[in-house]
Amino acid sequence: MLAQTQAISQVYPGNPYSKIHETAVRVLVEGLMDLKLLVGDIEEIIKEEKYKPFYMHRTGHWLGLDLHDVGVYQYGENPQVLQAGQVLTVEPGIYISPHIKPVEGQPEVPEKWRGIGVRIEDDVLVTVDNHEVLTAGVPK
Ligand SMILES: [Mn+2]
Repeated sequence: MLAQTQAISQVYPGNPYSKIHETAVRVLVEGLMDLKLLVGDIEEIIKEEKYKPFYMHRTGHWLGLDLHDVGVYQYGENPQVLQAGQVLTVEPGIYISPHIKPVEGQPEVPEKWRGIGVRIEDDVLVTVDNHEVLTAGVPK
């Protein structure tokens, strides 16, 4: 939940699109470190994507014309900058497969965590000065 609300807080005009995913990843990694499912230096875990066995997709996509809408996320090295009127999903998750294989140097996942998967999604409009969560009325 915190990863998702923190990621949504990055949705405002002028902010790079990539900040949404980066924010979600950082909160998820902090949580996985608290649970001792990831160990070591947080910056290294993020840079080397050692969280990927738990979180293997991006945090959202454009929305508007179709379910998974077309649109550019990145111009070469430069992320798309958010603009008023854009609509996107914010949907981080954590998945702990029964057969999860941690990356080298990371701990084995205890049995009690295996088989759990959670994803929380909202659809968010970039407004002139911030954002509006279009799905705010949907229970989660
Ligand atoms: Mn989606």
